[in-house]
Amino acid sequence: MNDFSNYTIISDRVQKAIEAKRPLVALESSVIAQGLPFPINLETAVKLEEIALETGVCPATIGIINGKIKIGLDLCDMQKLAQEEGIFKVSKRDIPLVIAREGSGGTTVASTCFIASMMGIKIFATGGIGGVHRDGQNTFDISPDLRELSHNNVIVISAGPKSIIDIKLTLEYLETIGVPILGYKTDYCPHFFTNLSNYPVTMRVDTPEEIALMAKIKWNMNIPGGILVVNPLSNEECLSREEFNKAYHQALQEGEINKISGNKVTPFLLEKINLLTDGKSMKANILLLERNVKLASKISIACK
Ligand code: PSU
Ligand code: MN
Repeated sequence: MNDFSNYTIISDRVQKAIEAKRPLVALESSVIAQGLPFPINLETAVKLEEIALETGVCPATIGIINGKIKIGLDLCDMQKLAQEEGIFKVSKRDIPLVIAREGSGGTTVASTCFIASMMGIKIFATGGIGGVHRDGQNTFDISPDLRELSHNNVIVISAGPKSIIDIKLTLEYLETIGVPILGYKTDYCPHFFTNLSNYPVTMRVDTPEEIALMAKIKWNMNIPGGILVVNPLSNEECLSREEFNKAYHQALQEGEINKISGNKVTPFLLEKINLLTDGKSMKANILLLERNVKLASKISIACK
């Protein structure tokens, strides 16, 4: 027996949207709990939901609150994840552990993909995905985000792998596990706030309708798994590669000195890079999140 529903609370708004078959967009909460500092994290979480609503789509921010998976966090829940101590970073393997502890946590791309797909929510917007870290062929530091992308029937809208991730290795890995990368109005894969790489996407798409059609065909044919949509910022909105590299190498060194490992690596590097770029990386991060929610909302409408 599948007891998934025993561990979930669905907000009224999300419940009604599911029943009425209205378009929905899932949102993650690791960006609230680990990704951005207070109070910008809370303001951003609220803003992202507003963007979906303005576009005519029901937002469903997902997280774990006091031992329950919540689909559709309210302001109180968001405040908790944004501010309190002891908030977990919850990947898929952590879900039962945090529930058993009656803990609270922000869900990553991996766990949000899984939960959204269990709920039948097919569209999920995030900032950037995790992936194969640089030197990942030796360290085995490969985000579970990739595996969950290949296992769940969701369209994930992102600005590509996070800038700290090795984009070449990540794209190879995604090819191996069968995840198509659709470039929204781009032939090349963006690299989060450092923008376009030299690596081509699987296919360029120019409309939300085309993305919806590809997903429909894939799932109609019983080809399981997700689709990664990558949505770039413009060059002017991004951090230059030089500026990023300088900050990244310093952040890496500090990480090594402080022996940062496991799921602490991504939040540590992103926070350091933000400090070292005078907040520029965070500004771009917020902008790309907003753009991705807008595009995800259009895709969700096109899927109806
Ligand atoms: N933002 C951060 N830190 C994070 C994450 C977001 O500043 O850790 C989340 C991402 O949403 C992504 C995951 O899903 O963590 C990547 O981390 P890992 O490599 O540990 O899977
Ligand atoms: Mn990792």
